Amino acid sequence: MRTLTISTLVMGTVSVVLQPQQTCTQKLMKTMVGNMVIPPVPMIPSNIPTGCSDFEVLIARGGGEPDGSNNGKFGMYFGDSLMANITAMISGARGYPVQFPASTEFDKDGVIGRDDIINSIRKQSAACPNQKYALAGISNDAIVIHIAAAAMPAELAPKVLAIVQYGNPAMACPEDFGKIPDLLMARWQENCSKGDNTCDKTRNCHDRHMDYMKPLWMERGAKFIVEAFEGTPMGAEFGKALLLEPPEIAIQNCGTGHGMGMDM
Ligand SMILES: *[C@@H]1O[C@H](CO)[C@@H](O)[C@H](O)[C@H]1NC(C)=O
Ligand SMILES: CC(=O)N[C@H]1CO[C@H](CO)[C@@H](O)[C@@H]1O
Repeated sequence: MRTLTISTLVMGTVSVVLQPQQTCTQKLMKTMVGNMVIPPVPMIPSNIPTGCSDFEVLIARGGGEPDGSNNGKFGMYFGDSLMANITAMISGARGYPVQFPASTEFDKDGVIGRDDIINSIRKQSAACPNQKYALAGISNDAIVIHIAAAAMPAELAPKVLAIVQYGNPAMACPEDFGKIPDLLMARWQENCSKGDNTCDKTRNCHDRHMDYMKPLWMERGAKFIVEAFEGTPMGAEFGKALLLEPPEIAIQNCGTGHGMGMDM
């Protein structure tokens, strides 16, 4: 009886304390995944590239996104295709799978991923002074890239030539995130399919979140990264991405399901 009273009290306290502190992103994530628990994706240390390369794309996989069957290392829906599109256009580029759990614990995962990105670029920079980098994030784990860019040490930022984001919750909840250094903001591309509620807060059309796997979006991001690596960077792209609404992904086709198991 005594225990019961205490636990009720504790629960009461927790709900009073936690509710008002929910961030915009936490509320958004709740809408996206509900009560579903995404377990951590196992990281495979042998997928970490060794030695030097001219260019490296650090990819933060989407929540719960496993590696593709065809020797994939970066996420079967998104990262593997993005990397394949990049290497088809430029030689000397390789990918780095950001080492973080990609689970539903996105707050904790974000910090783990952010630190992994910065530590990895720092270490790689010391060993391979000429290596250049790009960052790419998808869905809730675009947050990993976002906060890594916000925390990028000034001596490393110039080596990050391009940042490409897809379905980034930081667009819907900018108040939760730190300022991106101007240098990196000028090298930034946001991809938000009109209606995708992870990034476009004017709509509620979660199926649009699956658009990024389509060639239109994938090639857009890959090209942005490749041009930057080749020394002919395109201008930063923000609002334009949000307006992109080609006929084949017309908003009327909006569904309510989460689609393809990539619930993020
Ligand atoms: C580029 O990405 C698309 C998916 O959007 C994929 O179908 C295509 O195979 C990729 N291209 C290459 C060269 O891998
Ligand atoms: C980093 C970032 O969030 N950049 C932009 C994303 O897109 C919106 C609108 O399209 C811009 O207002 C942000 O500056």
